[in-house]
Amino acid sequence: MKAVELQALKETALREGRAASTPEAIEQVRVAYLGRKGALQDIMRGLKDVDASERPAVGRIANELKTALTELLETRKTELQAGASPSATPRFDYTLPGVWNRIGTRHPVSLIIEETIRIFARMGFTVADGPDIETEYYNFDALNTPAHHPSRDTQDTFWLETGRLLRTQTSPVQIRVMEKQKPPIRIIAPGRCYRRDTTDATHSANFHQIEGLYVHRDVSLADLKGDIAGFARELMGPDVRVRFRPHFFPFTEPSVEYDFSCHVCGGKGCRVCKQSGWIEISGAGMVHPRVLKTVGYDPETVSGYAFGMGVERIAMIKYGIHDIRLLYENDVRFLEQVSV
Ligand code: 2U9
Repeated sequence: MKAVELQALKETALREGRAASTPEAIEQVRVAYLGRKGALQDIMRGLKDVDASERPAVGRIANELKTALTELLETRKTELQAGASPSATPRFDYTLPGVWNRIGTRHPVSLIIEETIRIFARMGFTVADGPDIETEYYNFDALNTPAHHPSRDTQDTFWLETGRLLRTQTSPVQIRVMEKQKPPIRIIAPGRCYRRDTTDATHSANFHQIEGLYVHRDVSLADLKGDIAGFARELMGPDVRVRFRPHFFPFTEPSVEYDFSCHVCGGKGCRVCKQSGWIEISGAGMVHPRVLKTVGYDPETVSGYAFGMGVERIAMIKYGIHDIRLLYENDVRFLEQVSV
């Protein structure tokens, strides 16, 4: 080994020694350079083969390496021990501010679904569910929707290559339940629905519905009106009034739409209800006899009511949310304001 090479090795050894920060690392450096099979022993053994003119310098640097590294490693050991002693441990600072662990909140859509399930459960309803991917039969045919009804159009419905579709409402769930069970039926079906809508402040291609179905002997429109009014009072408070207006749906006859009195102005008229005093909520009606027949029920002996509501719409009304997109952006600053 030449003197310059040994000088470089010495510097490397000292650098490694200075960097060693654990007892194990210090021992590793010691073994590598000063140990029986270490670098220094190799150098000493090879000293006789070193060019005679270089030999004194090599010998001197080798000695320097041994002394300097031994001293350095001893110092590092003492420093490390001092660092680990209790007096060197940083003291606990009890003046530091606490760390706020964010706790998640219930999503407004979940709040409305859970609240609705709770209210209808007290009227004897149970929850039913079914697939998001449906057949044309369950989504349209069984619900008395005419073959050329615009809602079947590819402009309105997400059709899959298999000929199936993403359900546009949760009504297929009720058809499936009625196929399997005999009346009395009292179910609500909450779930995701899909429509080919362009997203804006009040529309989303992906939204949630809750539909309800009650089939028994002698179910009447009066039962529907009473139960919807009861639901309204539970959801919005005891002072809310409900009004029903005639409407048309293929799956119900007669059909109605219903409004709640405006919860902001109490019905006097304000910006939220566009001065009308009423807020349009949803639709409902008596299950069409053809739908009852399709599932094998006898419309002469049983009748039923059904209703459907958009969960996002109810959440927006109850919590004063002006844009449906806020419900899907997952901005915690928004979610924390609505949900407790
Ligand atoms: C069966 C028979 C009838 C469900 C009903 C409505 C009226 C209704 C809309 C509310 C807002 C859809 O999300 S929305 O756009 N729905 O107005 N839905 S009656 O009728 C049924 C369901 C199942 C077997």
